[in-house]
Amino acid sequence: MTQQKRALITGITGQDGSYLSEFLLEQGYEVHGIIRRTSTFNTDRIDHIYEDPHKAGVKLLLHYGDLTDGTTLRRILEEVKPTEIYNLGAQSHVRVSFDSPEYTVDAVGMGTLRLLEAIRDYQQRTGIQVRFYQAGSSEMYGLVQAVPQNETTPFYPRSPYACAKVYAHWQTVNYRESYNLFACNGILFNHESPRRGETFVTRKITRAVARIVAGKQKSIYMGNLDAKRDWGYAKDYVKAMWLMLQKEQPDDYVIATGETHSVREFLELAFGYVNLNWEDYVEFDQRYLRPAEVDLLIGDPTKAQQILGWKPSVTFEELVSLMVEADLQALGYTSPNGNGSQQPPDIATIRQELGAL
Ligand code: NDP
Ligand code: GDR
Repeated sequence: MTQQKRALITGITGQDGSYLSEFLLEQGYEVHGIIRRTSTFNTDRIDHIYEDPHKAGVKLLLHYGDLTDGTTLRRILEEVKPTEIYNLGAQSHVRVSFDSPEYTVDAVGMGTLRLLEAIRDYQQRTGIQVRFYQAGSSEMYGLVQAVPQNETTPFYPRSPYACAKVYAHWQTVNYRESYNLFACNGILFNHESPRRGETFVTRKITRAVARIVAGKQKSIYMGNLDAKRDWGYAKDYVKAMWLMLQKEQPDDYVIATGETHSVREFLELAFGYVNLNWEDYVEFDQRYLRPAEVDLLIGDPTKAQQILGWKPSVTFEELVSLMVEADLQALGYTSPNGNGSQQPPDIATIRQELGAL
């Protein structure tokens, strides 16, 4: 009989955690997730796969915990006995990390160390090998040293968040080399989806487009439109995390599309999708600037393509379209002239109606 594969995910309620859970459940895994206690529900993104834990054979189970609480992490590890751990939990907003640096570094940097220490002890005591994935970020490259960025490009982090991710990256390498942990770093470039948090730039834009179309918002305040990012589709990226843990040897991989686009280009396409000119709606607010900016990210995914057989399946244009469309549909789109239906119309109809205004 084959052993039941059991995954433990920190950050299961986030964008990536939700897609990864779906993917692992499809692969036959039992999935355990760590969630934080909050005063309002924070499980929206996984509600559709959640099952009553009282039922027999449930495959998705949730545990209260926090990356700032090492004792609980250890207890959950002992209880779940996972074969794979995906460390996706983080205060992941770069701008917010300048406002809350201590907390960000505690959760992102020390949180990873707490988890690695718990795994080291567990592995040494039981002799069971646990495979570990660390959610590294292209933000670690920060100030441009070379482009495109690959696994050997030096890091130059430019925010408390990025500094903490660099720390977590090197601790992961160190635990691999010191204690023979099967630990991989994914260096993932920006990846987006309709489940992206509403304050990240892509989702902020696509949500605003839909709300403007629906007459719920008149304009959108933004920061630096010149920043360039390598944007991919989150669903593609979680598969890469899993592929890394299926290889014989642990290693570090860049996951990216190899293309870069500015925030301005994203605006053009997103507003253009509904036949609007972004310049009529976008206003500047310096609150959205960062004390230090990352100007240009473009990743080289050659290693992942060659060793993992991974490649992105969604183009930049498709990504923008699918995000705008999802936000329009979520609003049950009512046409701006007030005679639309509550049923989401197809996008051709939306374009036609807006074009006629
Ligand atoms: P999200 O911000 O959508 O999700 C973050 C998750 O971490 C949420 O489940 C959140 O819980 C949880 N979390 C926050 N603080 C803590 C804490 N102290 N202890 C435990 N859990 C915590 O991020 P993404 O899904 O977009 O990203 C997943 C990971 O990948 C993150 O580590 C991020 O830094 C990294 N990353 C993301 C990239 C991207 O483009 N999306 C690119 C590169 C790296 P709650 O729901 O309760 O807030
Ligand atoms: P980023 O994503 O910082 O790359 O981190 P974000 O979408 O927040 O910003 C991308 C770029 O857009 C510029 N920008 C704005 N950003 C936001 N959020 N809001 C605005 O109004 C705005 N106007 C312009 C930013 O200055 C920036 O240059 C994301 C996170 O998911 C991290 O956790 C992850 O590690 C990296 O991607 C890879």
